[in-house]
Amino acid sequence: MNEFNGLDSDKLHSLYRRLLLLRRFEERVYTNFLQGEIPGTVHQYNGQEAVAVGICDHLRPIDWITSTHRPHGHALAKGISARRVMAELYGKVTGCCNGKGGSMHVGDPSVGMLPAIAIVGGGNSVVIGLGLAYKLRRTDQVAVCFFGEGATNEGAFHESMNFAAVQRLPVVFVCENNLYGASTPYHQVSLVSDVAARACAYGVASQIVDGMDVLAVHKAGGGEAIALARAGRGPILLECKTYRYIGHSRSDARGYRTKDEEAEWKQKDPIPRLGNALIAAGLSDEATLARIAQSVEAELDDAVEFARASPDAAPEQALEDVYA
Ligand SMILES: Cc1ncc(C[n+]2csc(CCOP(=O)(O)OP(=O)(O)O)c2C)c(N)n1
Repeated sequence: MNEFNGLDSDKLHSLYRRLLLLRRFEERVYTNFLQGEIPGTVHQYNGQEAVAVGICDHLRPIDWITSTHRPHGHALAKGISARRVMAELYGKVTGCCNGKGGSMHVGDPSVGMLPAIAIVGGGNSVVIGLGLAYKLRRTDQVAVCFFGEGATNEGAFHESMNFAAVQRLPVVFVCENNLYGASTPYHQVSLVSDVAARACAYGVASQIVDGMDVLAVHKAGGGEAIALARAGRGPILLECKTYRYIGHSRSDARGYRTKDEEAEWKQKDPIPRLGNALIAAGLSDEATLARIAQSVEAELDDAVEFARASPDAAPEQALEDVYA
């Protein structure tokens, strides 16, 4: 059972289902975006699912997350329904931000997700406010900040790490290192090869995690980082090594990387990796996994139908819910 961190079959199947939901959600979005149904642009999460699923499984609705311009996976993993995320992408009133946020601002305070912040490094500053509030109120809440390795060259990353360290804030910094900030390889913009190493400059503990393995993320994130932060031991940085399978956004033809590199990362795909391990251990079988896949398709059929059938956000509502 060690290979599964002591998790039972129901939990493992639920992690598997969530990985698949995030992946298939993005595949639907891709198709429907190309067909002109979804306005604006989309930055997709395909390949990185194990990070959001592994971390968010440990969070309660009162533990908030901050997210980035690539937030669909975080939103689903944190518990916003596929219907409400899809409707938001479609710009509909039934979306999680009433259709006024769109792809780059999905969120829902009722499940503990601050509407996503598309400014690179933006969430790093804001998460400090959440952490400080939890500390001052003496709660056992934890705030989690998801960000890309590109954000680690922003001042916000450094200021927030330092402040969180000095104040011993209950914040878990989760860097999704997918190697590229848009078309820029990380190694061309930092001589420090691992983001995790940067934490020691601030006296913050850090760990490198296989971000293509949901069980590794689950263990490092929850068993260790989140539990320590909850116990008042201050911030921690997790660097999850991962890969986005598709372009940075919908207009990216990926000329800056090779097909071989992409194929190599796909060998580590988190979904068959968990599915095959469950089958090999006798905890699952092809028919069970196929049933899960079918239920995911049904959930997404419903989400797309719901989004299509919902009314557009009305221009006259643009100034509602605005705070100064
Ligand atoms: C402050 C700021 N600078 C530039 C941009 C434009 N931009 C959007 S995403 C992105 C790359 C971000 O890379 P990374 O942080 O590694 O996240 P990833 O896209 O890999 O998930 C850039 C430069 C921005 N949104 N905000």
